[in-house]
Amino acid sequence: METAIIALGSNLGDRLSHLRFALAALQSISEGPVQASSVWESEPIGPSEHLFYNAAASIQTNLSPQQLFEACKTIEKDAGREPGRIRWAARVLDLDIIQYGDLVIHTESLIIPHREYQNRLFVLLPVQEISPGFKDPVTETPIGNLIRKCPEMKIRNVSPLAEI
Ligand code: PH2
Ligand code: MG
Ligand code: MG
Repeated sequence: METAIIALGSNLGDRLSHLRFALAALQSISEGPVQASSVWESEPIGPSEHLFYNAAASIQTNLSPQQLFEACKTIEKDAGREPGRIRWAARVLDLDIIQYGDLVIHTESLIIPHREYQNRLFVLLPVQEISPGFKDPVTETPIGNLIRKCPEMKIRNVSPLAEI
């Protein structure tokens, strides 16, 4: 069994319901209790105009990384995400695998850790909440250092996902 950390994002429609939907779906595929961060509202990185709600969740899983990736894609689709071709278009739900045990994976369809996560406070701040001992699996840099080195962006804590 492995612990996997998944970053959640939504910037289209009822963002909170989409995050809640994702959390319930992740709970249904997790072998143990899911840990959820707060919800953070962040300015979009990239061309999209809508503010994001972001969060992170950790699950316990026996799925392989590829199976987990496919499960995440299914949850995105079930939440109503249209399979768009435009990179970084506004989305109902985006689930990105940030960590899978200590694994480092570079295949055509799957890169873990996510290639941009170190530059994204909307990933690092929620991950720190649920996994304060997190270290980058390649460089072993602790999460606190990753946050200090990360470019600044407008982001605010909305409140714990479990409480809203
Ligand atoms: N996701 C992106 C692109 N830009 N910006 C914010 N604030 N939050 C996101 O989740 C996000 C983004 C691509 O997945
Ligand atoms: Mg993403
Ligand atoms: Mg994605």
